[in-house]
Amino acid sequence: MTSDKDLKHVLSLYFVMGSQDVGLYDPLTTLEIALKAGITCYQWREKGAESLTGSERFAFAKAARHLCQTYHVPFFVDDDVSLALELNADGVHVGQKDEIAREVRQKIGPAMWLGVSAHSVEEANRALVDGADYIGVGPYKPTQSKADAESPLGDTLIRTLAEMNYPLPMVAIGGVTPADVPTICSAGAAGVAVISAISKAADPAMAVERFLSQSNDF
Ligand code: TZP
Ligand code: MG
Repeated sequence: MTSDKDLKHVLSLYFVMGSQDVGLYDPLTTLEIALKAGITCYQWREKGAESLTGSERFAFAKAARHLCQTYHVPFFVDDDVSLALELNADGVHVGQKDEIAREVRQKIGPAMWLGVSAHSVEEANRALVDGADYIGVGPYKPTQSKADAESPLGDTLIRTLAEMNYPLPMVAIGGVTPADVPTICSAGAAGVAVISAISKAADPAMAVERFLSQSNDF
């Protein structure tokens, strides 16, 4: 199993995308552009009314997993624990409304990373007890990419958890742009998780470069 230091780096620029999130390019082209440009991990998140189903969904996940392997970038699966196991993903991410994190940890064992979304200190502590390796905190700002997103938190929860010496690395998600990176990192996050600022950018490679240039730690 890789160390916490490695996971912190992996979480620096966490690109999240499903086929429903793309802009100018098709999903796999968008992913490959982002991988080449330097994202540090990728989460396959196929979700919502316009997402793929059945064999197309599986084919996309498999191709995305393969692309990540080619670029030596960790591949995470949102929600779908059995697909994560089938594709031998590097990690799985679950929200508060998904499968209970403790049960997910039992299914995936110790070798696969587990991320959990948290919107409060209580949820963050529960994630820790349940065996999470990192937490996603958000939404940071309003977002168009998640229909049922909670109210924006800004950097308040990250700051609070950092002051409590919360031990797991944190990533901020929701409406994050390159300009937000310094505030988010100085609040105590290991990195940022981003959908549209990369996937819908006119130039996704330049968007990735802008994110990466915002922190010396990335
Ligand atoms: N969880 C909280 S906000 C969000 C998720 C999956 C969507 C983030 O997308 P964007 O486009 O970066 O705001
Ligand atoms: Mg989820």
